[in-house]
Amino acid sequence: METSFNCICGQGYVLSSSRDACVDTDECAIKPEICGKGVCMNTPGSHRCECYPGFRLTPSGVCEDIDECARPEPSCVDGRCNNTLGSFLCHCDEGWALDHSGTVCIDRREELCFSSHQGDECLDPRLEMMTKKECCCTAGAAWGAQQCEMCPLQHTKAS
Ligand SMILES: [Ca+2]
Repeated sequence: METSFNCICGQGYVLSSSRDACVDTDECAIKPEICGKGVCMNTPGSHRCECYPGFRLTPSGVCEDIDECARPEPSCVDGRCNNTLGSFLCHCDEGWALDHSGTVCIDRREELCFSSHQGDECLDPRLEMMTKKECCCTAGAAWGAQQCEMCPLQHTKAS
């Protein structure tokens, strides 16, 4: 009497060559690009993607670039944020310098420091040129060249 049976394999499994067993499909070997920008790990019946730094897993299971510039908390303080594949760049305006973390632009512009102001008008310029921070953290009340900028009030954070 002939004994025969058919295996019906579930998702992630294929029929073995002897046709009597279901064996795991190695998705990573079949489709090496399956994860996109990540490392593929074969698992029984499925696979897992571990994304490279700067990439995240989408609901469809592919690694895609994180747009650091679209985050609610700024990735580039006082500068222009440019998203790149796997990272981002922070560009500072002329006279500003990027800090060591690469995420904050620091004002290095040296302008006149004023001891007082009346409304928007800067008065009593001091002799030395200095940065806004140096000016406002010492005796300055306002700072600037073409435009007079008021120093932040005491006990607030100077930018
Ligand atoms: Ca990015």
